[in-house]
Amino acid sequence: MYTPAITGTGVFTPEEVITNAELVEAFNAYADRMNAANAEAIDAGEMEPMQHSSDAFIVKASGIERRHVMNKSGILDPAVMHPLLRQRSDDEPGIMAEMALDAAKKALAQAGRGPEDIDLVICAASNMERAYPAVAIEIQSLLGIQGFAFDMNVACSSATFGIQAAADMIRSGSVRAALVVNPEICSGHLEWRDRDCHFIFGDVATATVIERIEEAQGPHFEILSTRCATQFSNNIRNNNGFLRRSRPDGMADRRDMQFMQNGRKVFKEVVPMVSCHIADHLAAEGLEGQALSRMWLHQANKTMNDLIGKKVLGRAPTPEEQPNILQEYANTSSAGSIIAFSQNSDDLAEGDLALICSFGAGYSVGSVLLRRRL
Ligand code: CO8
Repeated sequence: MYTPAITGTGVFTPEEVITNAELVEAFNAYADRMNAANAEAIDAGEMEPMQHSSDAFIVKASGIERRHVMNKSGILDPAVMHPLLRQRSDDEPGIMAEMALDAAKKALAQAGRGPEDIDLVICAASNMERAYPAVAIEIQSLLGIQGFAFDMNVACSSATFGIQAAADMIRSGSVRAALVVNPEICSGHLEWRDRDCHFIFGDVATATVIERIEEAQGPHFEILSTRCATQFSNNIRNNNGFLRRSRPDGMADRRDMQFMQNGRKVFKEVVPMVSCHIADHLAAEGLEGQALSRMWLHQANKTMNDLIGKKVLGRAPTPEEQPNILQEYANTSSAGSIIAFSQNSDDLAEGDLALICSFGAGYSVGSVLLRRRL
């Protein structure tokens, strides 16, 4: 048996940024257009008018201030309200592969590794831009990596479930080193015309190099253990899929073809589920919350993270103990906890214990317990 370690991470951040103010202005213009178009039905009481969104509500309810996206102009055009992405031929690298490649190169550089050192690529993300061939195999090919690659999707927990899969293979000896990439184009299936959720997501890609600890070239994080759990829920759901053509309304632009959630229920059910999951994981290692120097949680909602942190530590965590990045990136699905980890981990001291934890649709929860090694 080998001991796995995280030796490098990388983040690809799209250049285009949408502030809450810009987003709300576009949404409100769209709502005004819709209300004008439906004035008769609204006046007759047959239809509710669309209400305006507000920057103050978004910050208060979520903690999000801005988001990075792959295309801003389409999202902010009240006549479009979704990203407009250049259509690529099958012979060009796909957009997910391109985003992942940037993050992967940064992660490999930090680990002091080249493509020849990697045996496995996992593309773990909430959405794949096509059914097959696997995006992971395309990334493998573009990087010139031998071995094998596959895609996996556990929504917001994709990264931690991917890390567990890679760590287990390293433990058993079936691979020497793995690259887990999380290209998340959340803007592609967010419903930007829905006031309840139009502010939630952003785009990003993250990458993590995991290898045998004795092969580490520099400071790294020993993976002490991982824990994954799932529990079926319809409270976060997307019905898009390859059977859409078989439905009576065919390719219609139906609301459930995009991200749907019952946010209040998610909040109420997921906070205790995650707090218990972390406590159980730590207890299995003979630890309590106070033993952790840092927690990098999934980045969906600031209040949610504050509550989970308080439950785990037994007191309110400081921003250093539990860094949030959602004010800058919004919810980037599986990539969120990895951005927080990548941008807020260098300062930890030898022997410090810390935990990555993701949670989201499924429901799914994944935690990775780490020890800092210098
Ligand atoms: N502006 C102004 N007012 C608003 C707005 C708005 N934009 N939206 C709602 N309101 C109003 C409502 O109408 C309501 O008014 P009233 O009280 O008069 O009825 C009031 O504000 C309160 O509304 P809510 O109860 O909906 O607001 P909450 O305080 O619950 O906040 C949140 C909403 C922010 C959505 C919150 O519930 C939340 O964050 N919940 C957790 C969500 C979560 O973590 N989801 C995880 C999903 S992500 C995941 O797992 C990955 C899925 C796959 C990736 C998909 C990529 C796209």
